[in-house]
Amino acid sequence: MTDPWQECMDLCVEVTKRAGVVIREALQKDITIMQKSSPTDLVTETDQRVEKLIINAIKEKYPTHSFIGEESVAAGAPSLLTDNPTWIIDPIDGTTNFVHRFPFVSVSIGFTVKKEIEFGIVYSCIEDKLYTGRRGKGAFCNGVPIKVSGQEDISKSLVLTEMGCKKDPEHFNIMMANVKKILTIPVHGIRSPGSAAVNMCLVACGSADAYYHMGIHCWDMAGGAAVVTEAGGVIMDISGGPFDLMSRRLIIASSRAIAERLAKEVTEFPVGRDDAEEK
Ligand code: LIP
Repeated sequence: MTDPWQECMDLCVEVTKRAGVVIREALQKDITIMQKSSPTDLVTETDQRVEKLIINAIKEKYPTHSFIGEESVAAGAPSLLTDNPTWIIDPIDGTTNFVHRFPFVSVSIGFTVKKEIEFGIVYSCIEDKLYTGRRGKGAFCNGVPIKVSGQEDISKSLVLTEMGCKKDPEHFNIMMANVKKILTIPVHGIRSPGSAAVNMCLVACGSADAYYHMGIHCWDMAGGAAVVTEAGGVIMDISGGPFDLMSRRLIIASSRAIAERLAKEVTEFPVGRDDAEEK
């Protein structure tokens, strides 16, 4: 049987690569930084330009499809996931990295049908690593199959997280207490590369064993979720329940044992939902 979404995936790979070229060129020039919701929530003209490039190219071929794009949502578009084929786009995942030319900057696109992720593409464009995951067909980096480490022992694991989202004292204290609890299990270490999508791909290819985060968005997770799942990773909600793309929280790991242990250690704080009216 032919794969009904393969053409979409092929287009996605082509458009993602084009977006990566634009981002790499922009890194050679002056970068104008703008603020969104706070002094640490940044956006650049390149984020906006790349999102338009991606959406326009896809819309031209698939005018009836839906889109959830980070910069479109920032400009007031809704972020509602429906059964319609939907492209979930982060034009630059790791905007702060981009601004500082810190080398983990990715384009992340996930594609859902009936709210299920069919495929995901993450292009870590400075490293020139293109990660792909197609439901039931495996995960690849630059065309080479990848898989998670398979590590089951959390005390031998390298864990990723980010210390971004909420900086008020209450949330900050929970975030730091979580880091302390995990470090003192002990684990081999904790790292924060600064791009959620890259973090997910690092777990997918076995360079790290787990990643947890509260406060990210569906556009940070959708592309990487397909890659890590197809690479044999476990993905779940921070509570240990089923993963929910609109929930703004996740745990991924090389094994169920590590994912469940992280769910047990991490204290939750409320982050809202991407599809809530009040964010
Ligand atoms: C960012 C993430 C980063 C996380 C930030 C933010 P952006 O995405 O990838 O890892 O810590 O909260 O969501 O805004 O650069 O696309």
